[in-house]
This record gives sequence, C-alpha cells and structure tokens, in this order.
Amino acid sequence: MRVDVLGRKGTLAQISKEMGKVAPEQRAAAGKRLNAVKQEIDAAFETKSSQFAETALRARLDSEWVDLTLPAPGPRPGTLHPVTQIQAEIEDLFVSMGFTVLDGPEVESEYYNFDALNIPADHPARDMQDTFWLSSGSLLRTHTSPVQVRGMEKLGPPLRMIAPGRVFRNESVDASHEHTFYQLEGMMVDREVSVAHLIYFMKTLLTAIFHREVTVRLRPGFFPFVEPGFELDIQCLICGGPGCPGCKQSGWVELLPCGLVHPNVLRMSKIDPDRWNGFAFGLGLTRLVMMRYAIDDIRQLQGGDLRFLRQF
Ligand code: FA5
Repeated sequence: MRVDVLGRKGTLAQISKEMGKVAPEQRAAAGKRLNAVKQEIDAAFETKSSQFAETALRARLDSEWVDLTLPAPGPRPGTLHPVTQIQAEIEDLFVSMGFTVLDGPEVESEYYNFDALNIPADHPARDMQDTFWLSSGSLLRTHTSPVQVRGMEKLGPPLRMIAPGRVFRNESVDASHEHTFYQLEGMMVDREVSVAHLIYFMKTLLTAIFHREVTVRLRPGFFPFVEPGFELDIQCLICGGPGCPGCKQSGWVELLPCGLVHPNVLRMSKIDPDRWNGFAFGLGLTRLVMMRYAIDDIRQLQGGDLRFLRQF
C-alpha cells in the first residue's frame, strides 16, 4: 500500500505531476493541500507500522518468557533397578525372622563353589552348571551356594543367613536364561530342622513377594549338597498356565530349589551332623522379578534400556 500511495510512481506522485495544469493562482493552495495529505498519510503509515512492530514484540515476549529467578531443574532422579528393589524387600523380610545378610565374592575358588558343596571334581553334577574358568584356577561363581559354606565357617551353628548376589553361567541366552543373573541363597542350621520348617519359610517368602496366593508344586530335585532335595516351582504368572516363552511353554517356572543340608556339607564346614541339621534354598531372584512384574524376556533386565527401567 505504501508503494502504491507514496511511491515514486504512486498516486501522490501522479497528482504532483499534474500540478502544472492547475491555474497559477490556485497552485500554492493546491500544493499546500497536497503536502498536508501526504504528511497525514505518512503519519498514518508510521503509526500502523509501529503498532504492528509492538504487537509482534509483545507476542514474542509472551511466548519466550523465562523467569530467571526460578531454580534450575537439576538432574532427573533415577530409580532403583527392579532386582535391587525386590532384593531389599526380601532382605527386610528375612532380617525380621532373625536371618543375617551375607555377601560373598563373585570370583570364587573351586573349593567353595563345588568341593565344599559335596561336588567333587569327577562328579557329573558339575556339568549342570557350566562356568567361566579364570586362568588363575578360580572361577566366576555359578550359584550363591558357596556363601552357605562361608556362612557356616563364619557364624557356626545355630545360624540363619541369606546371601543375595550375582552369578554367572556359560548358558545359551534365551527369553528365560541369562549368562549373568541373580540368586538369593538362604540357610538355616539348628536342632531338628525339618522339611515342614523349610516349606513354612518358602511359603512366607512367596506370599510376601506376590501379595497373593500363588500355585506352587514341589518335586524331587537333585543337588549334591542337599538330601532330600526339591524343586519348588510356581505356576507361571505371565501366562497363568497355558505356556509362554517366559516359562518355556510349560506353564511352570523353576524358582526355588531347596532341601535339607547334606551331612557331608555340614561335616566339611566342621559342623557335627549328629547334633545339627538345616535347610537351604537358592532362589532365582531374576526369575522372581520376571514373575512379579510379568516381564516376558529376561534380557530386558540387563539391557540398559531406560524406557524399560523408568517403569519401576
Ligand atoms: C542352584 O543354583 C542351586 N545352588 C540352588 C540350591 C540352593 C539348591 C540351595 C538347593 C539348596 P539351579 O541351577 O537350579 O540351582 O538354579 C537356581 C535358580 O536360579 C533356578 O531355579 C532359576 O530360577 C535360576 N536360574 C538358573 N539358571 C538361570 C539362568 N540361566 N538365567 C536366569 N535364572 C536362572
């Protein structure tokens, strides 16, 4: 509009050119009038343009407003890993029942991982837990059971202990098997401990974790360090029974192998099996976490994907 009206070829310029045709006695008045009109239009343009500029500035100030006096947002708080959370819950439960929480090394000696648990070098049971040997002759522990032995040596009878921790196996990884996973060992040595005591503690544990009745089954299970030995399985809480990758399509999940401590194991740790006996269990902590949160692939738990981890 500005160009059309005020430009060099605009309307006002056109009128200016015609001034010559105006009668000389009227020319001064016409010229004055033209200038006044020009100034008025100029001023109107000026006013409008500063109004536009002001509106634009106001819109920007409104949308880009920052309160510099507010505190900075700071780092986003993290959460505890689900395995850590459940481990802490189980520790609290067992501590309330008089158990001590023990820790043991992840790099173990052959003696603690196998021999002291009644698994001599030539015993076929060693093949059930294929492991990673170090060139020093030590190994990455295949289960938390070596802490039973360390616990018996350290505490002596009577004793109640649990030992949560990371274990390693030379496994082919799938939805329910990892090469690195968590177990939680438990042991009680006292006078006249029976399978009834064992079942009582296992039921207390499962009720506390799942906050509801879960269907369990007890079958005979062989571990050289217990006699009798059991596998305590729970019905798969991901599929509810019909079968899924999380339970290898069986409807059941192996969770809690357990049994009464073998007299040889007590004897090797200088405890007299004629005076003392006990029970032990080796809870699959990673599997338990899968069941509690219905996680259908074990690899999620160590995958480090923050979208997964932020849900806990
Ligand atoms: C043992 O490791 C024995 N030490 C348990 C035990 C302790 C028995 C005390 C008797 C007395 P097993 O190899 O079955 O047993 O492993 C125990 C649990 O660890 C299993 O029930 C399962 O829940 C979990 N587990 C085993 N292998 C894997 C794996 N590759 N990935 C994830 N969890 C596993």
